[in-house]
Amino acid sequence: MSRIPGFLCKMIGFMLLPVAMATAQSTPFVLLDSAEDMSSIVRKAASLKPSPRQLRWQQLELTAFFHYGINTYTGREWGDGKEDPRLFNPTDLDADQWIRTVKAAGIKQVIITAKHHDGFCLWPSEVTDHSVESSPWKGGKGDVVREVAEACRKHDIGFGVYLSPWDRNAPMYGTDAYNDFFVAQLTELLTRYGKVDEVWFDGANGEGPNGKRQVYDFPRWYRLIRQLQPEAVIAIMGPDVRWVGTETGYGRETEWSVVPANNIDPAAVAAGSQQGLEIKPIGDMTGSDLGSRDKLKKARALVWYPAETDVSIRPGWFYHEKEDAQVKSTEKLNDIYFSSVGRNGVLLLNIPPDRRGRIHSSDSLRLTEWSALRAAIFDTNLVARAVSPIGKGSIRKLTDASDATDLTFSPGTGAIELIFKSPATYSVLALQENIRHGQRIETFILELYVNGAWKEIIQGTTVGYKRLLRFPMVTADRVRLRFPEGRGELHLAAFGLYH
Ligand code: FUL
Repeated sequence: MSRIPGFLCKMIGFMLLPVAMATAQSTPFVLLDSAEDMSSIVRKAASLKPSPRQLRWQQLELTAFFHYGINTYTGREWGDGKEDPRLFNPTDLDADQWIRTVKAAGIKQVIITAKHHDGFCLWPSEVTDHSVESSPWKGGKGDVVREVAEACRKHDIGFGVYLSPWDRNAPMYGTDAYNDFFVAQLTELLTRYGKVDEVWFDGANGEGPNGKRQVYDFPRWYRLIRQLQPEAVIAIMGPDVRWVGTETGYGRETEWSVVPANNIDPAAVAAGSQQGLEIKPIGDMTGSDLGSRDKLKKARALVWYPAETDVSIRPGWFYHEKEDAQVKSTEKLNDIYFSSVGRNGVLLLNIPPDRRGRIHSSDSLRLTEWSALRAAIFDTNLVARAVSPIGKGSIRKLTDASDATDLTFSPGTGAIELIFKSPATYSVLALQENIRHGQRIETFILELYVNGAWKEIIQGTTVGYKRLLRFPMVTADRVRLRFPEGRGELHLAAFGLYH
């Protein structure tokens, strides 16, 4: 079997997934007519809004992955499923330390690899012996998933599970029985540990041309999740959250949460109810432009399908001692932050626990430095100190901590001007749309008034939930933000200028 990189497998997964229907409405979508004109298409795109579970997820901004399991003890990235469970033997596992560490860095939700491709389960599953139960850890009485879930509850942060569809240990993999096995495992995870906020289905499958082929019963899995954990988002091979398309941590400069979905069948929608549609949208989810007018024009339907940007703090997803000196630098993490959260995505940063079962000090020190750097950058919003013809009350709507209070602007003519009593110096622009009204800004420009004329400092395309941009330091006492293009009335929730 050749090792196909994870990102490639996800792409293949996108192409192979069949159209599926189920009961509860999930992905907010709208059908398009082939004869529809651009203004009508744009109106429809602008009318799409996140579902409550998608909105909650987007507001998290920072989430963490814990890749942990048998690979931690074999030094591999992809186990083959033949590993002896007795290799799993953490000497000092402390899930509370994992959660304290990530929470201190501003992370709001975590996802544990309950089962990776090797099939080894971090909880005592009833349907396989290939689990912690067969390991020496805690005499076979331990349950990593429970310890993580309890620590999340104690520290009030979200809890999610990664359950790999590809299972290299399960003997029935490649037959219908595997779907029952998978449903049993999913049921255990969704019923034993309290609230689950995210379920992550990986598209990776490296079986190769001669390997076992499994048709995953995704519709059945989605129904089960909706029934048992209705508030959980289903990510990647699921209907709520899309993979950004790279594992580098860098999202697109133009990142639309509304994208075409070409597997929504109008006849099926007409026969049932639109509320009853539950599918994973299919279309180009990895190209450089997913949601421009040009892309919308060719679509059969549009969906609200926001991007999650996953990356590891180390070269590998699992802990390897030899990578202790290769933890990403504070500057790199900050650059990733600006290029993921700052590009309308949610960052899913992997921090793999070590062989003791703790977050290694190389990683935790870096997390501390990174959050201190973010705190320093975003300490004082200079916009709050400005005066503006629109008045203090209006400015407050853009500088309060709420993403639900907003000011409206018309594309083309819409602009906001600020005047500082004394010149202000800044190098970071932060913008947010109130996405409860949808995502609408298509272009924005920041300008300074110098020597009697407006001069452009920086411009960009999409904003969405959040847009962060850096530029060389400027000092000025008059600044203007304009919105040349947009999809109907724009709802700006935040405007920040930082030093
Ligand atoms: C990939 C997997 O193959 C990697 O091992 C890792 O879990 C990453 C997040 O997704 O597809």
